[in-house]
Amino acid sequence: MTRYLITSALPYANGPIHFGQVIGAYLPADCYVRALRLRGEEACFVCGADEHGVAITIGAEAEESSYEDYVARWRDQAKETFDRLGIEFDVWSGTSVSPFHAEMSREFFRRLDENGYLIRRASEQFYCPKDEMFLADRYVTGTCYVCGHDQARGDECPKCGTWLEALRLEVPRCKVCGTSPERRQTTHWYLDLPKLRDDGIGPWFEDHPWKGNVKAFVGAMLKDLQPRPITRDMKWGIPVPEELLGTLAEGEPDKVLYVWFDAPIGYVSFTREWAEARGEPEAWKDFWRSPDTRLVHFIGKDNIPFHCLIFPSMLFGVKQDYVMPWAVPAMEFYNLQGRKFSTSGNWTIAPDEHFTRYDSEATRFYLLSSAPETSDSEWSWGEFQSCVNASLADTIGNLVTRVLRFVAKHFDGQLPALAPALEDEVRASLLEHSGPFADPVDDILAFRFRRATQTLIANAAVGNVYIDREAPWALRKSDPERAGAVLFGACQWIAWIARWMVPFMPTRAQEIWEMLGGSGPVAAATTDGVPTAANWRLLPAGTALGAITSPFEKLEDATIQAEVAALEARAGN
Ligand code: B3M
Ligand code: ZN
Repeated sequence: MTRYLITSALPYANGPIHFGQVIGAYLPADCYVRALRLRGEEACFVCGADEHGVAITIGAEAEESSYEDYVARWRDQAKETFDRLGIEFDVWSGTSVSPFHAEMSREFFRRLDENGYLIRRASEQFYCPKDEMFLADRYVTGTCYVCGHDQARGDECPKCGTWLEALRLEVPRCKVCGTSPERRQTTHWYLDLPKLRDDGIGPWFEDHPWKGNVKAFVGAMLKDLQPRPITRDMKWGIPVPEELLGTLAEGEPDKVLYVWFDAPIGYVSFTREWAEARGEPEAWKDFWRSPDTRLVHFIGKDNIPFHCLIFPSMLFGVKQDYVMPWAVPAMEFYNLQGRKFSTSGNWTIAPDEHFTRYDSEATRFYLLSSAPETSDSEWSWGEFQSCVNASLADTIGNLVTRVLRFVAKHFDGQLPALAPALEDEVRASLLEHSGPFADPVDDILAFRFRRATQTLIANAAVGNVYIDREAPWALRKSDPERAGAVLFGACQWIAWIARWMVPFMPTRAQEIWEMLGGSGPVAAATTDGVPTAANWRLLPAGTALGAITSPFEKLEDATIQAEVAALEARAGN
């Protein structure tokens, strides 16, 4: 039986999660998992914080926190943001605290070494004599030799995006003290990507049906494949296996695994943690080492090389029958009002503050409707407003409140009966004459989240067409039986809308279901994706409605204008 293993990129535990990340890797994954479950598929959804590496140590040192406290704080804060958004992982952990993580990472390293895929090499690296340490990655800054940007880091230029060789930086400086570093010899292990390619994974890369933007990336990287260093001279991280260190020269400093080596193994070790917590310690292997698994990595585009090339090479190289990724629906970049999200530049939306003023379910829906699937896109406050007002409040909300309030008032708060003589007519009016409808889950499972939101709203519009044409309000006195039959039909349609809403707005979907008097989870109301003659009735006549509230509040122009003005002011524009 097919099983789905869904991962979201592990966020660095060094700052708040912004909406660009949310729509890049987390919300689409949550929506996808919920859609899979509506189809009755088995899925495990894995995430946790990425807690090693220089991005963490520099952040912690800057505020004089211990590494442990620093990552714990950001790990918890990220989780809070995900909770507020209704993003529900099956396991949420962290790479510095997960019980199996360090040992499994070392095991990967050992096996790659035994299988001949690691190269040990001594080379020169920058060393700061004042701080007495090697300057890994971002500990050295300087001028980019590709574009001339003077704040390039040892691993990457933030301006032109090139992966840099630290030793070639112009005017290098130690990030901590500003000193000009010297060069010293040190030993590191490299992942032999060219050998992995030649040993059989090359054709897999070339033939895999990657998404368009991913294919281009992978193709370009395959042309110029080099061994990649996977260890660092640092204290914070997972120590290189003891027995491999033994042969190093005296005086070599602490060696840890490179953060990008251990982080994706977190997907595996966290799945094991999940299995252990369920009391089935071996169940993680059913996912990771079974040919029936479909492994889906949700990531932003800057993580493509690691998920489409390096981590698959590691999975292949340990030779333990690990699955390879089945799909990597990488998102493009998501901006805010025409500019990149920037926490330090105050060009951002602070999630915790946002949710004190705005509905998290509506926020989910808007984010999915504007997802950067095939090209960069953005959060626009004006579009957020029109999405909430027109799509959610006017189309879904209006249908729900006008129908349910009318039933509450004039039909004793109970789902009216459908007279047998009117059955065929009501069904045909709803299913055949009010407009086409489709199952948004089809779009979601094709990773077309924007289109899925449109499908949902189009389905809700069908309900409005139906009720406008049948106008039960006008029939109530003259033909109460017919009015009741029409409302019976409208309530069934609302039940379907609630059911269709589940992957997008799970909490609101359940609330609407309960307003209708539905019991149990709305996701269990039916296993079908669209109503047919056989299954269009999800609730029986006589069902007592619950308390009715407006599902969506409209946003005023003044509110939105104030939001944009505040953003500009914070950023100092
Ligand atoms: N922490 C980079 C990022 O947050 C990195 C992802 C790791 S996924 C294994 O974008
Ligand atoms: Zn550059």
